[in-house]
Amino acid sequence: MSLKEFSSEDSQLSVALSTPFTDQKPGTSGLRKSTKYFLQPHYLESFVEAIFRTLSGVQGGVLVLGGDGRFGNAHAMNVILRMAAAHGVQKVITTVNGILSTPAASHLIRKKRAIGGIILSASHNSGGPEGDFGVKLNGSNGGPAAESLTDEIYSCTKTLEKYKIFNDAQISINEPGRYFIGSMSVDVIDGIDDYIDLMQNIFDFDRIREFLKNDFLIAFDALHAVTGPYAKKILEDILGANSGTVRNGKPLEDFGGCHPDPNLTYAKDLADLLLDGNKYDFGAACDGDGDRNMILGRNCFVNPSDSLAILTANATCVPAYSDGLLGVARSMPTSSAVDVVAKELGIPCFETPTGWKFFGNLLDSGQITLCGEESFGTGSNHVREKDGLWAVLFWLQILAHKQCSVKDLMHQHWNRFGRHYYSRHDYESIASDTAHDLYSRVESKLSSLVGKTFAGLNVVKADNFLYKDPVDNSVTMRQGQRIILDDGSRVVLRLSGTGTKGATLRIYLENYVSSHGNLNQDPQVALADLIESIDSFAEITKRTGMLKPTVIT
Ligand code: VG1
Ligand code: CO
Repeated sequence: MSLKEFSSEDSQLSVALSTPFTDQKPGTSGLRKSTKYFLQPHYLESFVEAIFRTLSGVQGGVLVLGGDGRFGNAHAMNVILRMAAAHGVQKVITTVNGILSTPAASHLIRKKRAIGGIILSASHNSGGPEGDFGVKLNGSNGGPAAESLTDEIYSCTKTLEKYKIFNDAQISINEPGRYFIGSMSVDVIDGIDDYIDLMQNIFDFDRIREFLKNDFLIAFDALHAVTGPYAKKILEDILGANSGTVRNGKPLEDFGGCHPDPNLTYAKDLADLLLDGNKYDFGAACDGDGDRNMILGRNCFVNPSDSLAILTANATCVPAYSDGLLGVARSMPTSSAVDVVAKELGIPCFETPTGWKFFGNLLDSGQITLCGEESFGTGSNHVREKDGLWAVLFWLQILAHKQCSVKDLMHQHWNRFGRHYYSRHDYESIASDTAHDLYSRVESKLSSLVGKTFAGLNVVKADNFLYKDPVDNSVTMRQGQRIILDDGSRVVLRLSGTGTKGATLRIYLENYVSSHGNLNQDPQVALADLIESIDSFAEITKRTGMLKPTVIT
């Protein structure tokens, strides 16, 4: 263990800002901007100062710090450590080189009883000097800070005049040990072991290992991002999967120039391997910060909304959930596949706005065990974030229990519960004005739609989703426009809160077919009427000039 100390009485600086920044409002998940934008002088410092002024317990508290290893992480770690010391934090817990996945950070915050954590990531956005950077604050429950807190941070930045930082302390965190900046200690731990212990307490690793031995070949793509080291240890070293199972397993500052976004577009190599090839039985990928997951079987893609429903229906295969689930929750745009399962299980099912922070109260108050989003996010009460590798292990545990293929499991599920055909169409990088005009125009036309025909069906509801949190009664408005038809089909429209270039319009499409109907259609065909109708109603092609979406999931 190395021990280094930096201290001198006058090493604290107070740096004045000539003008405060007015655009530090966190979006769906933290503050995200292009790396270049983030690198402008004092920009990071301003946001971090506001965090330290707003978060409770900073003086004398313990803080968790880490990130997905993208370009800018090392610099930001150094700045945040020096600012933490200047703000009287007692101890910062971080990992070697600061590599820490979002779910692992959530776990560490809880385990170490920290006041919270700062996670440096722009998640699935690209990285590097030309990519994006982000800072996310998590609270003492391990989950993303609630909107009330991020609003307070935002308003603090708007009038900020100065920030405090410890001068000149350059500490290197490339090996475990305890270091000091003034009287603040910096504990550099491995970090991966804590996460693996947690997984071993949830799943039956022996059973998965036995299952994989039967020539069940798996491929995991870490997309050059944070899950590589975790996945290598878990899948290859502990569960005995072939070496090379984990692809692109070394975290790179620019993710090898790719988008670390596990979907059919950005994880195309893996998708091709599973969908076109016959070698592998199971494929999975995680995003930049390790909280998302994509699951594939041989010639079969698992829609994330279906994934949540399948995990719910089969939760008792997993030791940690063998007594059943307290309840489940999904974000509003996520398909209702899980609702049908919850109904059959006789457990509550909640509908929340997009973003993991809205699950926090339900998890903390013991009303739900599992939750998920259509955007490749699933998680449980083991942490307060979505958890990519946890979902991979959950799937493997179910398959090991049922001794079946991914495709069989999907078909068994649809035969029992019916199928929710579902797709998300993303139109990325639209000029901001165009996107906002389009969105406001739809908004103004929504109420007149009720009772009219849309895609050949009757509109029973058309509104902008409003959420009242059942725990603290807080109200969050305008969380997505929805058009609901009399057979339960839906179209939802949202503007992304994580994009950094122009605006991204997301169109979510859903159509239910009961177990007696045609369960084997291509979702794009099953949803064709809805796709066409929303394009003409919202004038998407006409206004954006885009003939098709950038990403189809
Ligand atoms: C997107 C997803 C949302 C997810 C959020 C953060 O937000 O749609 O479901 O919670 O990203 O995920 P938006 O506002 O762009 O639709 V992550 O893995 O980027 O932290
Ligand atoms: Co993420």
